[in-house]
Amino acid sequence: MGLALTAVMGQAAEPTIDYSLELKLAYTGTLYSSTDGVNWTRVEGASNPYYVPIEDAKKLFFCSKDELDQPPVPGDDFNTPLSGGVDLGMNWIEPGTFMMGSPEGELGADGDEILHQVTLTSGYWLGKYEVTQAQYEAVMGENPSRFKGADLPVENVSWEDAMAFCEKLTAQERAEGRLSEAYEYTLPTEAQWEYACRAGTTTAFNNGTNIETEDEIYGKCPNLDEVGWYKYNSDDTHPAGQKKPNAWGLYDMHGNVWEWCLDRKSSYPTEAVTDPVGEGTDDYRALRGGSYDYYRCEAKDCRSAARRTGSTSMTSSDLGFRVALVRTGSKNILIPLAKGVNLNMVWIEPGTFMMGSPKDELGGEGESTEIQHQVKLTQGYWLGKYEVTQAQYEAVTGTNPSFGGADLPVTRVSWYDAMAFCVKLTLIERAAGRLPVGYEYTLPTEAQWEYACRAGTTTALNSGKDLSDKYECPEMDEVGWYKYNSGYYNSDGYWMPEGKDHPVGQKQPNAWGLYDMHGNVQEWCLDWYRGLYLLSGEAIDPVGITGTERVLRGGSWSELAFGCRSAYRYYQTPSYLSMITGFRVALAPMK
Ligand SMILES: [Ca+2]
Ligand SMILES: [Ca+2]
Repeated sequence: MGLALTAVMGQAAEPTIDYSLELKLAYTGTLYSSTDGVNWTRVEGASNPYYVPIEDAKKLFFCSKDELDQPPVPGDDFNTPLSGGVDLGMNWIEPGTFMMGSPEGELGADGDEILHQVTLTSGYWLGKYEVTQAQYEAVMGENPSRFKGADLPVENVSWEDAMAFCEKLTAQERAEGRLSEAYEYTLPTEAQWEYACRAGTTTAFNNGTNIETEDEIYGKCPNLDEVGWYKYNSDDTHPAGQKKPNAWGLYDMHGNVWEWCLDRKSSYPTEAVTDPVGEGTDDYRALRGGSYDYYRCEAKDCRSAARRTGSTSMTSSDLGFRVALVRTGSKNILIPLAKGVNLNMVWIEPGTFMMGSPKDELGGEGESTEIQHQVKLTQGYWLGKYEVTQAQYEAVTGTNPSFGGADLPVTRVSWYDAMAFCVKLTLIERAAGRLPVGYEYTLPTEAQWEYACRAGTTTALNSGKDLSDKYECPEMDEVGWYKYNSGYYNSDGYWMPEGKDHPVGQKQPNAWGLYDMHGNVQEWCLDWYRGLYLLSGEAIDPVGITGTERVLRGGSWSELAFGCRSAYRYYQTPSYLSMITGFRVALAPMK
């Protein structure tokens, strides 16, 4: 802050003084201003330092371009500046579907490349180049490579070294304020690697060409020469980015150095899969792309579909890696809503379970509305870790119909309100480029709700316990807020007029990490309620498509223990709203 004093000396005997207060801004990069702290515009022709009249300074926010360089935006390529003037270029890869493996008749193909359809539901970034020695040294402070050169790919790095690099890079970028908690650097999965390598091609090489003759499989291959360093055009590694890039701007996916992948080289399925990760228990990880090496690598090993494997501690002068930037944490996702509020979504694998209650379940309706039957859910989906809170509801819709408390579940929402929330959230997330392809926010079906609630259990409660009493019991107290622990009764023995729901996430979660599936607020489901389940063999992806009431699940803070069981079903007209009713959002395959 600078105080600029301007003395104006008059001709008169008495001197006068005129002054103005100004804010002095000394900055690096480019100066931006904003009226709301969200939308920024460049201050054209700003001097440095820049003086702002104090009245303007009260109304405006200022920042420099450096500060605007916030966490990466899905859809945009970016360069992140490492130390010592070294950049790391990352290319955005759109989510999509491709054929992984080699088509029939591809010359040089191996038996472990069974062609199958893969869908990657989330976009990610992939390094434009193999990690160079300059980049590796900027992050790790050392360079283990055999062939030395700042722009050469780093080699002699094990899978463990590559993972340590990713971990340290993530920590450094977070410390620099360039990476939000929602993303992390890691290695690409084999599927992410091959999808990006192919960039839409279905041929052996990503320039749209193949190995053309039998001789080329183990000999000179002119088509490969255009895009990669391999045994017949090199004796050692070459600086990153000298050969032709693929259609998505990625270099050296073929040859130069082999690239470590995150996952194991497990057998491919024949059916279509979503977001596959090679599984197993061994200490080996997949290697992709082939290398310059004369003794270990032929043209066939540099194909888009070619697969190798190496132990996690193995090093060699032709093994390097390329980094990926992906969403944090397996498949569970953290959605940043407005105003610093996040939404936690838990991935639920597809599977089969027994829906309903056994006939002898205490407090159950196994003879009628809860008849036990097998249900198969063919597709995975995400479900909210918690009931939607008032803070979340307000961040998305701008309103809060409940009695106040940011971390309390939203209540007094009709089925229509809950669906409107889902639709709006879908639009916001799609615009932000964060919506997994083929998925949208919606309410869970009754089957999706009960499957997720049970998390593998077959008991009345998702803790693996049955009720010792229909009305009041310690088993219910462990997992949820219900009539006998919520503070339902006031001192006069009447129920509380403003409700006694509790902040979400205080009781014990189920095995899949979901909270408050029992009690607190009852949760709207997508389905129309039908008194009896449709029972003709195994039900596949069931949903109630006609009726006059919508399903409510899980019971509430005003319910008796039996009304909070996993199998318990309730219903109301869709316009019904009350202080015991809320919802939990699903991110499910579009119908
Ligand atoms: Ca390579
Ligand atoms: Ca609940």
